[in-house]
Amino acid sequence: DKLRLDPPEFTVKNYACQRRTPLKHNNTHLTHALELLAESAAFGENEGRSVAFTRAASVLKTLPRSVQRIEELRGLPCLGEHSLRVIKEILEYGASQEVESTRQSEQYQAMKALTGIFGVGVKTADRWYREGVRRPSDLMDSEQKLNQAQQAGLQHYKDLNTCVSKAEADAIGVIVDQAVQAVLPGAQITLTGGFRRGKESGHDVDFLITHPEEGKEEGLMPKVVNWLDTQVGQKGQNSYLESKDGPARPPSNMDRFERCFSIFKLESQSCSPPEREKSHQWKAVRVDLVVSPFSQFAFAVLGWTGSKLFERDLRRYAGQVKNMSLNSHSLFDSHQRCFLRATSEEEIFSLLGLEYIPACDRNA
Ligand code: DGT
Ligand code: MG
Repeated sequence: DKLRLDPPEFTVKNYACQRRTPLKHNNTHLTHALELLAESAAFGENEGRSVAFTRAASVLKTLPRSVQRIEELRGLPCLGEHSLRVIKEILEYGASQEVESTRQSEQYQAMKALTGIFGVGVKTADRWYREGVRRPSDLMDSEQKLNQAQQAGLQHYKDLNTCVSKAEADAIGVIVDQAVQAVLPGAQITLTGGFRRGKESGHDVDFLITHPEEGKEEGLMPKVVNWLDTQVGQKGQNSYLESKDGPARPPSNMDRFERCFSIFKLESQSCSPPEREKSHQWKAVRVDLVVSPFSQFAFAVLGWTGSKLFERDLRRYAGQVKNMSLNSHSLFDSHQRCFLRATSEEEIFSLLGLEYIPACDRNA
């Protein structure tokens, strides 16, 4: 029939790393709905389903205008039957029943609140949920055993669930740079994660640290952490760190960098009003520090800039299309059986045969 012969409305490449995904796009009403279903699937530990909804949302983020009719989506990749059904319902009725009932459900709300505690993953939250825990406050006077990270997470629940602004990220950057310069002059810090992609707020602040002389970065993390831990701040606070989980921890198999997850004590930018308690003169902010050798720096910047889906698709593309293996340290060519060197992100894209996508367009 005629409809099928019409050219597709949009063309979108298959892998997120092959397309530009800006921060601001035209289909937020649809992507928020699909991302809620992705989140809910992740709460149910159904990763395949979660990634499928995330991919569908990501495709809509790349479209140059807002979708009006379901037919316009013909021929687009990553839009499964379930996602299309949800999109169609929203286009026709303004909302999806499945999305709204999920949003209202006790399980979704409890899992969202409990996984919002720093140090609490889906498995722990789910176990607590089945034992009757619904809110973080339920944990205060319960028998549940909390590890150190979770205790800090619970204690600073409100702060850690308040967005970090770019200005706050920059203020923390100044102090981290001070720490790094104090223990290793000439070392360089780079803001990665969402802020590097142009986000104006985020859930944490991510920094990558390196030194142009290979080897100088060895053993740097404990020194930086120690400086932050013992420094006396301007307002007399005796540490910049409330909690840390880093150097002592064995590196994960996903990456072998020295890494520190911390809760940073950010001194209030303005004078605190008198009704504020002394203890609230600082805001708890999640800060991730990563140290990389200079020779791996380009791979580390690329790997820590995100978004998570962009990273996932970069690795998938490298493996499936190029028979290469990419991580935050290196690129291995399985056909030639050798590592490929690179000193910039541009070079890595080029080695992968990909058009360069700047960080601001990696918001997949
Ligand atoms: P946010 O913080 O919610 O505004 O968003 P992002 O994109 O900054 O996300 P975040 O902070 O969780 O992670 C930053 C990027 O770092 C993320 O896009 C992918 C990467 N990443 C996260 N965890 C790991 C890890 O364990 N290993 C490696 N290599 N990369 C990771
Ligand atoms: Mg981040």
